[in-house]
Amino acid sequence: MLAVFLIAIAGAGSWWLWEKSQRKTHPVPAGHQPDIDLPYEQEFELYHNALSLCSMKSRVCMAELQIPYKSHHIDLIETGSYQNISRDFLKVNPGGTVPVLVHNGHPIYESHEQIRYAAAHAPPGSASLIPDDAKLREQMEYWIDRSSLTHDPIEHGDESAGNAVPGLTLPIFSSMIEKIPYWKIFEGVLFHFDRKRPFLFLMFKFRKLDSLPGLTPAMKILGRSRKQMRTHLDALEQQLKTSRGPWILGETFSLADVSWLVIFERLVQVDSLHVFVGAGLRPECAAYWERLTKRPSYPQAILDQSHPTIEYGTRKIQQAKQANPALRDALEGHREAV
Ligand SMILES: N[C@@H](CCC(=O)N[C@@H](CS)C(=O)NCC(=O)O)C(=O)O
Repeated sequence: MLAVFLIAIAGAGSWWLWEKSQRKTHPVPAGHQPDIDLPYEQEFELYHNALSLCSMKSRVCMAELQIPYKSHHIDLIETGSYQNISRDFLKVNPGGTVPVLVHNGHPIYESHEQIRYAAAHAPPGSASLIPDDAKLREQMEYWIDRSSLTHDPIEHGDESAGNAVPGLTLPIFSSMIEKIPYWKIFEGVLFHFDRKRPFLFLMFKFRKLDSLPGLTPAMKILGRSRKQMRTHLDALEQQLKTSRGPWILGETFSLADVSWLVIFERLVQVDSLHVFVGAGLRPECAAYWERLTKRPSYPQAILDQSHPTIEYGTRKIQQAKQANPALRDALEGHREAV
């Protein structure tokens, strides 16, 4: 009996080591990689995920430029499984993250690089999302950076709204993960390049949304991210006043607006838009968001590509806050300065 047990343990251990060796990850350089050749069928292909902020940004950009592309939806654990650390996907991006834009078989890593690349390689007749004027271009770069999600976001929320987003996303992580079986999260415990993440999801799965206020570290991150987001939105509010709109650079719709659209969309998904731009707060931002949702790229790249688990997650947060005012106060930071 003991021998059988030991053989089973040795077998499982060998399998884990073998599988781990097949799923090695490493950081990838940002931008276009002409030396990497991937199989492709269409000029442009996009590996993306419905929930991922950066994927939404690349999709909005492709929609604005009206560039057709072959879509590969890659699951993250929040939408169903760890497809992003599967052997197949690691061949596309050994970094294990989405989105990846592929042009004629060559990947472009990092969404802020993808939108710049797509805008520069759009077919003739596409809208120009990069202004000719050098000063405006400089401003556009600033607002792209101010909205980008970079490495280690939780520690760098002061730098950009994109980095403040993951902290604000905790409630929807917590509600979406209800739909995901334990064994699927366990794949991440075994193979994910950042073990903290699957352990966080396991904790959310045990604790559920209602008990989030009792998780002091999560609440601290949420509070800090809210504060950081307010600062970024105050800056945007000022910019929209200075530029006189309707867009960040004024008359010219640009990559800066593409990048900010998805920040607002994430606030909608986590049922927090009203916390930042409701009841007369930041009226320029509120009107700006309304204008963004009227562009054809919004339904095309966001609404039509939503995922049932995201919709469940948003609904769950709304219902839980309605049923439990103390939870609402805690998740929305009602006692904070706005
Ligand atoms: N800075 C990168 C961020 C890429 C990234 O972190 N993507 C997330 C989704 S937004 C991801 O794929 N995470 C994988 C995981 O959490 O397992 C970009 O802008 O493309």
